[in-house]
Amino acid sequence: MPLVLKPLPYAADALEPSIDKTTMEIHHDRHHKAYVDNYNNATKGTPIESTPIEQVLSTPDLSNVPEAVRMVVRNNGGGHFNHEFFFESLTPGGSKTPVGTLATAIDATFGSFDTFKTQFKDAAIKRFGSGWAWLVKKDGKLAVVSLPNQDAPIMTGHVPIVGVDVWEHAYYLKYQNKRADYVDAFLNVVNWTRAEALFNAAK
Ligand code: MN3
Repeated sequence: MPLVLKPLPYAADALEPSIDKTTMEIHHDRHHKAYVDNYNNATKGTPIESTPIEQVLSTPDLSNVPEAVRMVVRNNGGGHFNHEFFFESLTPGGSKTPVGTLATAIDATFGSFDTFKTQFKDAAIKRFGSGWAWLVKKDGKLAVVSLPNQDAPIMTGHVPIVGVDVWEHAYYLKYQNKRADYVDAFLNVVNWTRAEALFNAAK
């Protein structure tokens, strides 16, 4: 299915000071748009033109994608999926800590929210080069994983709950090389209500 760039679900400056307006504008209006455009150009006229993106990405080894465009689809389809997830998972308001059943599951899995944050930050900081750190659910259990480039959790059967983009374009204008400070700021604006809903909806 041709991808559509959804508008940000809040004003570009709504996450200040955690994530600055210019970074949000460039990230959404240019980077995310490029993934959408590249994917649509690559899949036009191919057998997957009408296939929903989730189905394309969750097919093992992307074997449903013509080989000639497989890498473009992996990078830009994953890029679209991850970025739409990312922008939707942030909020200027809301709880600063996990809520409901997700809060209980985080405590049960990691020991405490603080221990989870340490593991999540560690995964984000140690991701060499570009990629993402994720809180995912797989086989009913929570886990922290890190994935390279724009690989999406659904490519390996993981349901994404929270994901932080650690490509330099996500933070460099404000945080320069201080990726850890950016991840702290990111955790300040996570929409934990949405995260809990995703956790409850996942098998
Ligand atoms: Mn990005």
